[in-house]
Amino acid sequence: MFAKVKQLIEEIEAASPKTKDELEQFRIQYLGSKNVIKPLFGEIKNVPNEQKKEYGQFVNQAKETAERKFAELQEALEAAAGDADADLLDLTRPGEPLELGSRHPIATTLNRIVSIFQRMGFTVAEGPDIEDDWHNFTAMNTPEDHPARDMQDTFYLQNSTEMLLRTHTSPVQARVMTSQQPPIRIIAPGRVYRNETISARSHAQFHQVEGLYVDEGVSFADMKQTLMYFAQEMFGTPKIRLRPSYFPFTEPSAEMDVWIGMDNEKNYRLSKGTGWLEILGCGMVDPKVLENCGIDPEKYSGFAFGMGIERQAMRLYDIHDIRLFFENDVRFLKQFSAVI
Ligand code: 2NL
Repeated sequence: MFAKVKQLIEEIEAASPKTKDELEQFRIQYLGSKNVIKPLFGEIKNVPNEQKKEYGQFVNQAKETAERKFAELQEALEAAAGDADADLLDLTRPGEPLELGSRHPIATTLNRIVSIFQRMGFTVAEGPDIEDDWHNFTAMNTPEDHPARDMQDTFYLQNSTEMLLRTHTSPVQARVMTSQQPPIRIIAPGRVYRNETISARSHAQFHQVEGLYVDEGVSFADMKQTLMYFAQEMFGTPKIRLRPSYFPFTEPSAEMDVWIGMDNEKNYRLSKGTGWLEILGCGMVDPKVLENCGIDPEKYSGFAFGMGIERQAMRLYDIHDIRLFFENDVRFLKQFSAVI
């Protein structure tokens, strides 16, 4: 009995069907409903009791061999057929036309802003979207009980009071300051998150560019000159004004407006009849922030600024609903072409 099974296994291993038909013959013979292995299972009644188990396993082995062999042969045959099909390919056929994409209006606006500061010697710094409380708030001199830390305003990771989605790109700058000494002249663009109700005017995710310049003797006048150059390049006018403001991380702090005038209806509306358009927040880096990040405030000073991208892109492209930026509807995106 055992010899018969052994012979069958050898036979299966040696089989070499060359065509689909021969393979089908193989399948019928060894795996079909009337295959030659089946009767061998029946023979178990003629095997002495103490050998029944071993015999059963041996016949099973024959069956498994047939299954494996069939899979191998089938694969080999299909691969060979694929090679044959290659002859049927017409390589002179024209390709499928590729649709040309367009740059996202947020990217275009961001690139414009970044490039202006790069020309002034700022380099781009990046960091993680998921931050810890220290880099996002504590280093930035935000008090423990500041409302921005509230669950209502900040997305914390599940079951965490420590890890959060960054609410501004300041933590990127905190990371640079803690890892290198001045001179530091960086620009930090990126996505930020706030726990806001989504509407046409506000979204839970948006983009920001922040800048930081720290060195010996950096003054408020340096900041004004830098931002004035930015206004000139971005809006075509150096006419700016700074209004006193407050941020936990700068002192003194200001908000910067640019003069867009009101000699056409659009600018009149945009500036709410004042001719001035609010662009960014800025200020001298609070000495406490420098100290938190391991920079000696007695020796160094700096300025920083931050601005939202969406609002500027909306103005630039006359887009009235912030949600359009995040839907990625090609009918929307296709309307913007850009080379930068
Ligand atoms: C705004 C105002 C601002 C900063 C961001 C900053 C960063 C460091 C130190 C100090 Cl590392 N300040 N960033 C400063 C002033 C204003 O953003 O309205 N952003 C949308």
